[in-house]
Amino acid sequence: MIKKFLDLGMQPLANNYLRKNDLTRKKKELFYHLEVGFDYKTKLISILNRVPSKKMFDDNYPYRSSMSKTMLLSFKKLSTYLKFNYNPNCILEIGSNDGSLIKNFSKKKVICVEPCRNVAKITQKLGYKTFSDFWDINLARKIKKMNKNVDLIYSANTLSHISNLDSVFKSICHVMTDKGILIIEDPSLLECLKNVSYDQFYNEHIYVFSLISINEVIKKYELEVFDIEKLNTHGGSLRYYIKRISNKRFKKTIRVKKQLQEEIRFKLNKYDTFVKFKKKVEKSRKNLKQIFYNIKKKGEKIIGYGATAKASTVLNYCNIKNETIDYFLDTTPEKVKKFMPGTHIFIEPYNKKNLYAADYVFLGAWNFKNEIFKKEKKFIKQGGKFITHISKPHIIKKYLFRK
Ligand code: JHZ
Ligand code: SAH
Repeated sequence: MIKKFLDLGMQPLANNYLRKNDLTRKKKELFYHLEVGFDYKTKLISILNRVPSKKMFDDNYPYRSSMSKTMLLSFKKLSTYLKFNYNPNCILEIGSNDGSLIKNFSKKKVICVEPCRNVAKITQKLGYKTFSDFWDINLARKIKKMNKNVDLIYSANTLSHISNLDSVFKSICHVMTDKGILIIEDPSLLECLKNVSYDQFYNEHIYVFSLISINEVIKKYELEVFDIEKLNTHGGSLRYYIKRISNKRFKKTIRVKKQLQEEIRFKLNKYDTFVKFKKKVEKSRKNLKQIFYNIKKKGEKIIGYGATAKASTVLNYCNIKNETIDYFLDTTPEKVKKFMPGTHIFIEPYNKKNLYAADYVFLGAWNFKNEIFKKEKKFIKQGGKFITHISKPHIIKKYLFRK
């Protein structure tokens, strides 16, 4: 049984950036009701009203992993680790996007799966075998016939985007060799709760996983987590190392036990925890609106930094629109000169002039704040101020300039 605990209102598709003529067109922007629930059986947290995959991941998909140095570095580090520790024969990446991970591997060793044709073209052009399809059993069968002995399957920020987890894991088990390993990486529910980052819930993020729920889901397929890594990426993610129960080559590490203990201590397996979270979310909305109101009352200018799916979720939930935020800055060519979904805030290309025109900058890409602060050291020194809602709405006073 799934029980609702959070209502984030009517929301547009978070990655549906609009062109000027979309704003005046009769065909209305698509909105869905964003509600989040807790499954008593599996302890999975999921959104309740799901948008069909084809509507979200089409041939105009704008997200590019390579827009952040943090992600490129994280993928590079992982590839070095994987080469050294597992020396894979054939790697299959599900949700390969623009190839930010696989470009660290030899073309002969890689199979990419990326349904959005505009994005899949990027890795195809680089010479990597890329299937522009959604991950399912038909594709798994096709790949199996290639006789490539897929001994490493990697999927970051993608499995949480697929509603039918039964199909996901059955298809994985179909192609993965007996001694193969599966590595998945997604935002951590524990960090999401600690950060009150309710913006991890939106149409694409059907699930926000915990180790508890992953364990529950995969045991049916005779799979188990044998190692886990905590990552700082995307506001705190978990990287799960998974193998078949029958594969005795890898021992379960102490990290798995520790993570489980921490999640249980935090009561991620209890509905009431999420009711408390909901109250924090409502308070967060009230306080963020107040901050914006106070700044606007003084006649100062606010812009956004990083036109993220998360920012779209926050601003639509808080009803903060283009009267409050003049524009967003973003480096992604596919997003600039378009409008944020729902709030219709314009997205300007990132440049110093557009940045320095602001008194306050709302951190849409709060998950990359260290990278952004380092880049904008001068702006901060000259008095530029950032606003964030993580973990509580506030104007940032202390900046960390990490190397
Ligand atoms: P970022 C998307 O979420 C959607 P979003 C998706 N559902 C998901 O799970 C994650 O990605 C992986 C810009 N930027 O990664 C680039 C700058 O302009 O937080 C991006 O548009 N300057 C698949 O959208 C955005 O911010 C910079 O210096 O919430 C970051 O988007 C940096 C660092 C980023 O994902
Ligand atoms: N792995 C990258 C990209 C994450 S974006 C990273 O971590 O940065 C999520 C990607 O998953 C998108 O490129 C999207 O097109 C893809 N995707 C969404 N649904 C999918 C499905 N059912 N099967 C395979 N890929 C999917």
